[in-house]
Amino acid sequence: MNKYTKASFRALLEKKLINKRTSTLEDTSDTDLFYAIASIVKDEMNQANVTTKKGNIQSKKRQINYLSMEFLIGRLIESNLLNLGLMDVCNEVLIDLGRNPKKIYSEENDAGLGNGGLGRLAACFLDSIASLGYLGNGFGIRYRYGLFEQRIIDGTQIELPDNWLKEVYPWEVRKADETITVHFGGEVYSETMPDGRLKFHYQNQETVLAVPYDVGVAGYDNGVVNTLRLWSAEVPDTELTMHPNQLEYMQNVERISGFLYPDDSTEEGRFLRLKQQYFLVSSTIQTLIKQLKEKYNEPVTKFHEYNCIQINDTHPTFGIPELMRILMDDEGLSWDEAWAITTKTYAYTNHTIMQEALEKWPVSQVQRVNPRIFMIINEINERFCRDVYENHPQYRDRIADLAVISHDLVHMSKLAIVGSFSVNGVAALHSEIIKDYTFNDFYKLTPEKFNNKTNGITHRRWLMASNPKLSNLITDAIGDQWIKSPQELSQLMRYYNDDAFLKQLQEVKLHNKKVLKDVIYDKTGIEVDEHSVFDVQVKRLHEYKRQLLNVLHIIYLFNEIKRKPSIKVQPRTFIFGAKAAPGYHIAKEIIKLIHAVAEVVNYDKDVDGRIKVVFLENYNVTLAEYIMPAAEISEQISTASMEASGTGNMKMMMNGAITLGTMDGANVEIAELVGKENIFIFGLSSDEVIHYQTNGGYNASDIYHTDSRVQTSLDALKDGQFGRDFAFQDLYFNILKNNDPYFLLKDFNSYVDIHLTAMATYSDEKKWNQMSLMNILKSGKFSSDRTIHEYATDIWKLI
Ligand code: 26Q
Repeated sequence: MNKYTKASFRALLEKKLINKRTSTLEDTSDTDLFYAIASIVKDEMNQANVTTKKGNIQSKKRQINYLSMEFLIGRLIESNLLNLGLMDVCNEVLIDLGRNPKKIYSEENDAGLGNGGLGRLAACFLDSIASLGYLGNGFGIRYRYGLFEQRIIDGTQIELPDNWLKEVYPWEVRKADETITVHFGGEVYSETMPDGRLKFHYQNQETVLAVPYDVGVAGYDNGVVNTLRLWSAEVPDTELTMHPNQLEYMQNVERISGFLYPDDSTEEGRFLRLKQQYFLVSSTIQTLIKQLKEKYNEPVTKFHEYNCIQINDTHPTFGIPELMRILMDDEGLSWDEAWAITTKTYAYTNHTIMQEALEKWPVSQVQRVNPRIFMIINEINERFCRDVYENHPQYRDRIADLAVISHDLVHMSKLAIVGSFSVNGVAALHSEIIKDYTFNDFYKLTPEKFNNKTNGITHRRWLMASNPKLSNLITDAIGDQWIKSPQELSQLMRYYNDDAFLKQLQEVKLHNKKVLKDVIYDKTGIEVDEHSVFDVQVKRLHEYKRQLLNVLHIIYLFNEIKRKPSIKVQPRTFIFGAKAAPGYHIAKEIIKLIHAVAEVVNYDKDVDGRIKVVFLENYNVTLAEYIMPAAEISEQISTASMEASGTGNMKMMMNGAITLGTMDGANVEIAELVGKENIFIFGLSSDEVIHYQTNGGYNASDIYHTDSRVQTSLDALKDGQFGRDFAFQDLYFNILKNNDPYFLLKDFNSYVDIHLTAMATYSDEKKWNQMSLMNILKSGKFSSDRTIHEYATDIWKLI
């Protein structure tokens, strides 16, 4: 597919350097080179994007519109080069020039437009949609500032603004001519028309421009370039001149796409976040309607024939009433006509079962965002409740729980379920929990809506681009079919007893560990042993993810060594990476604790370097690309039932790490695939956790008082073993006073034991390499290509 020779690529680069950067090959900077290469790549993408769009309109096929408040796309230079087939030629030219390709690519800022799993999932999905040649585009917000940049000062997390746009963002095209107007607030009044219908008028609304910035999404080796459209809020000129307080007005408007909110389930819903949500859906739906009429020349009554809208969690749920509003108020359809179209358009993905994380917004705030939208939600609720009452009398006593609006709150998940034809969870276990518990009432009412789509990750970024050594080893062994059909990784089974191959696998891991070792040294000054086990827990900091359990185990190990310094322990490096939401006190205390423990353990004479604890600050997509290939133990230790899926578990598995985890989320499916012998499972099952929860929990203080291992480790938090006296008493009391809602103490012993098993296994090199191979060769299922194929056939009906 690559149309360039080294010479022609070099010539083009030379030209770009002059034209775009007023620079020349001989004396150019890394920055200039990066922008010149990006410009070549973007030209290619723009060309293919035009062809793709033309083809789409002619094909008259249904398209999927993926709506998400987050797209955590990270850097694009390498994945674009890879997908366009330009990676090799570009690397070779740079090396010929005496430059280091990695260093040049690292000039690009991460686009951190997401919090974590949900946002990264959206990015992997776009890659797969394009790579499978489906017609589909993403819609999100072009936040001026992405998720905060994390700095650690004296063990404390400090949040800095993520000014990712401070230089030019090379991948976007501003499309001012496709600007949309979005209206907020004001008052609604209605007028009865001669035919008896109500016509709605609005006054005193705030008018905001939504200006699209398009980012190309290249498919792998197929000439497809889809679009990720990111909306930016701007002030209309006309409004600006009318406003006495121009500056303040402008700032208020531009604030709408100002920054990404951190995922903070404990914080009160903020009004601006709600405005962002409406801003995304209103601009997107208006565009889709326009596209249908102007590009496809079709009436709005065919909206659902041409469009499917997948909403990434409940954040874009206002899209449901917004489509209703446009179809009725602007297009003159009746309620029933509009409702039929809307409910054939929307599909909703749920990513959490934790009650406190399910979105609920005060009625008054929804009214303030847009009063007409609230009227429609209200009507949806009334009609839905009436329908249950009249047509499902056996559920009459459940209506209070089913209602979309109750206790003066709009329940976004209920609105999403009522307005969608599909509701899916993100791993098999999670989808069952949704049906049996979280949304059981809705499941009984409409079982046909509920389905599972186990998450996936793009193997192009998470294996090919980030772990080229492993990719090449695989291709040398089984050919390159796995690249387009990742399930073909199973062919590696042929090498299960091949000592030479297993050795090579081990060497690749060692190489990747050395690369990470250097990164760790550069970032922290800590020197780690590449021959120690790299034990990794990288993910957002949340109590349910139980980073604290990991730390308590490290404390336990440390105390064992202190008790008997000659004890034999497998050398280990515990690697953490995690951002805590700025207002999440306990999460920030856990970060402090990790640092305090590291400070003691890393320099202890008795430990003598056998255990190291490393916290890598500012965990993001780029850092993950160094960590995943080097991981040996993948810590996936959430309280069973609480992690919807997890996707870091898949990334590490695909790179040959062994999962050490609970039977939660997609770990269950990993265990099923690789077999119990190739994974380290511990702890309560989700049934047991749910059983305890529904019966008031277990008795945490009993365990604390009777189990000395538990007590000693926990006491370390309050007795000043790590730093100042009483330094971590908040963590200590948080467990005991709340009766350990995340079951840390209950699972502690089984966690300690599974680590012992894992380390005993590690000493058998061949066995470990075989386990690692088994994980790689079974990981094809977790390519997002498989996930997207399932969405496309079962939900979106694209083929
Ligand atoms: C909501 C309202 C106000 C402010 C922020 C939010 C908000 C933002 C982001 C709430 C939640 C999120 C992100 C959730 C998330 O990432 N969930 C993860 O999704 C992954 C992909 O499905 C799963 O693998 C993880 O298990 C799940 O935790």
